[in-house]
Amino acid sequence: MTYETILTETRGAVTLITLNRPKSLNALNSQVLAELTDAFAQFEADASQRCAVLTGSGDKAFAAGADIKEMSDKPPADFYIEDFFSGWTADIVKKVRKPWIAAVNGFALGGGCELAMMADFILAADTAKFGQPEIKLGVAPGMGGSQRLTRAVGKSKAMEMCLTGRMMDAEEAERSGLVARIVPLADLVEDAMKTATTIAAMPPLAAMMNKEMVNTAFETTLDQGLIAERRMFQVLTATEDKAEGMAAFVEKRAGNWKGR
Ligand code: CO8
Repeated sequence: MTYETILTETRGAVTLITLNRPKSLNALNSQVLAELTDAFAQFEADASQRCAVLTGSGDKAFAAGADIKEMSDKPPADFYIEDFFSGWTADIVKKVRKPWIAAVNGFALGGGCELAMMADFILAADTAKFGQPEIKLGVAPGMGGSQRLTRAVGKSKAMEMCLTGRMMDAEEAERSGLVARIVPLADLVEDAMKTATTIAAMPPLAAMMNKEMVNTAFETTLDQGLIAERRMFQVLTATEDKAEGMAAFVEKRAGNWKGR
């Protein structure tokens, strides 16, 4: 597939994907979804790639939301018939089992904030701004904002943001647990790539299962989550990388991972 709305490159074991509609502040339309779906599928299928970074082009926006111009003329029944927006969670979250990071370089509003929250974690530029302003358009979040933001920052703050449409700056986002870390804008992508390279150098099965374990915490009760965690831990003890990792520790050398 030839991409027109995103850019992709690989650096070692890390894939960098850049939303590339800067004139529209990287607004997310159907073409972006189709291309991102394809790029993430390639990343997932390529055994040489172990972690990905998603960012936005330009200094202004990660993504300023779903494309309002695309949605404004769409016949209402089509939203339901197409199950509009379902592809984001189905193709970008559920099918991607390898870790990926959102590097938020400016506005992450509406669908942009929701896309960032689909990542395994968010690194934010000091200029980043997060928000769910859909109410001002007469609608509401449609790609997970009301659910993932509430789980990330709690009911009170999520409710205030959804009801007023106000933006949260990077410091408040870090304080509230929405982002893992704040990085100066000029260093953001390099820092995210370095972090991704660290993850990519970890035993790959352990990386995937760590991701699955943490995500399980959002889907289940504590008891069921603890059982799932134990089972995944027990499965990992049967891997070649577990034997290698423990031998490497005892022999005071770096591990040589097989991903088996
Ligand atoms: N969609 C399409 N185009 C956009 C979007 C967007 N979400 N955001 C910005 N743009 C475009 C502008 O139209 C403008 O284009 P043009 O130059 O052709 O006029 C260009 O990007 C630059 O934007 P501005 O001139 O507005 O830049 P400012 O610096 O003045 O403002 C803001 C920046 C504050 C980010 C402003 O652009 C803004 O408020 N954008 C919209 C933010 C928003 O409301 N996002 C939520 C969208 S809705 C959504 O994501 C989910 C909807 C779920 C419900 C679906 C059911 C129907």
